Amino acid sequence: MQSFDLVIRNATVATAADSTLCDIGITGRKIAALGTKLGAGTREIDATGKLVLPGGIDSHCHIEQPRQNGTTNADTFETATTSAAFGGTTCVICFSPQFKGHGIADQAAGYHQRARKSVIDYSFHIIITDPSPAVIEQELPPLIAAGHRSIKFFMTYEPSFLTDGEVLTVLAAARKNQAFVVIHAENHEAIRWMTARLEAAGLTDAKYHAWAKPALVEREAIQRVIALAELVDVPIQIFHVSSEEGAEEIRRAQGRGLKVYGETCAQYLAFSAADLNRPGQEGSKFLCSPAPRSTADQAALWKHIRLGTLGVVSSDHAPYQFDGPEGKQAIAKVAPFSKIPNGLPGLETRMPFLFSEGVRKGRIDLQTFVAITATNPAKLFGLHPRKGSIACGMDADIAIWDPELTRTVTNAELHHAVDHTPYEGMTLTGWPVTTLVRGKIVMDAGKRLAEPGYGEFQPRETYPLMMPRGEFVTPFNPHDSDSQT
Ligand code: DUC
Ligand code: ZN
Ligand code: ZN
Repeated sequence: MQSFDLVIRNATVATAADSTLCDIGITGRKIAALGTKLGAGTREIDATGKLVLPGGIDSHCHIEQPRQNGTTNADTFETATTSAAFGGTTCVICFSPQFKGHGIADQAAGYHQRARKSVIDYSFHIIITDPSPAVIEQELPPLIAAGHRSIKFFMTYEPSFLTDGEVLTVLAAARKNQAFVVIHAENHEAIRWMTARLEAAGLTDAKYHAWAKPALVEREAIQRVIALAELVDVPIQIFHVSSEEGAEEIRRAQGRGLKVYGETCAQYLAFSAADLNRPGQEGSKFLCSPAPRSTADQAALWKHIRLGTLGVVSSDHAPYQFDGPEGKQAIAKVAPFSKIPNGLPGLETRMPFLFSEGVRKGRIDLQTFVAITATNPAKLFGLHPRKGSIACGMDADIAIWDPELTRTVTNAELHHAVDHTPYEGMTLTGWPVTTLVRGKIVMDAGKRLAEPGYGEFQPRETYPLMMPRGEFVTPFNPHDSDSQT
């Protein structure tokens, strides 16, 4: 009888397709067998009463990401990926940046150095803020070929945002070099204009962040970038959709057969604009972009998760301290909402929040939970079939969950290096108790069991979901000047 390095017995194994009761045999890095009464393992785990799920893939997190002003996010690859492992996540996709006027290759090399402290697996999106010919023609193609198979751009934020012409340049380069594109979609000029008016009226508290960027700035930018992507026939994912009207734009595009994918983040389901108005400086803990919306928008986002419009729910982990010289509170005391760093920590709480508020409260079923946290991001970003599900031959990236374990979130018990969590005091039921990455137990019973550096870079090849449709809105293929019919 076949023996294994590790056998997880009596597991209720849930994938995005179904749930079954079986044993999992793991040999080395891989899942070697699924079945009943499997042979012995050198080590065995009895998972009776537990749920055994694919490790989460968080395809949108900012970890130790350098910024043009010389600062980085609050925690490090070691602390951020440790916190991810405690939250049931086994792979992250974070961002190698570009600074205006600079290249992308040196940044990527430096970012690889930082990421070597990762406890779990990782991959990178390449941010483009300045699509110069040197970047687009010389630096980008080899980076994509080396497995950085997704590009991100911004439609807002000074000095990072791209003009519509630059958007088309980047989309065309993605198509030519076979990379997927992810987008922060908000109308820059509208936000700038509203911010100036609010500041002139003396309305500068954190709550006015939501007034400066109402849902329509998201809706307009989503609609515009979908049109630009349709013009050049490039599949895209819209990041962090926060509003019903934003989700509806994506649904409409999907209904027309376009390859437009939607992501939302746990914070848009958990928090609303009212949280920005918490007393004192507390509101700044909820300040992110797009802004948190209304409870009606939250209900609409859950609906669009069920419908599949929003197929991925990530953390957009972007932590800043509350206290300290670069912290949210320190800056907010002397400056308006427009100067408070945008972003929240959320790697560790993403999946427990979605399980507790989603599965336990009946908003989504277990299969949808697995899909939005693991399988869909794996497929959308080219990590599947290596990662994202539980099947023979796949990496043994697995989280064992106690679906009855109830904990009240407190920052002191989280593992990031951030001095607060917006989830403080929230009671959540269902937590991972053991996390495996490529067959190794990296977290068990509240202890980290892997050293920084265990995580491996995950290069990504081309894959079906990223392929263009081969359809253009005129008889002319704009990527091929000989193509006019
Ligand atoms: N908004 C972003 O665009 N990125 C990081 C975090 C945030 O709030
Ligand atoms: Zn963003
Ligand atoms: Zn982000």
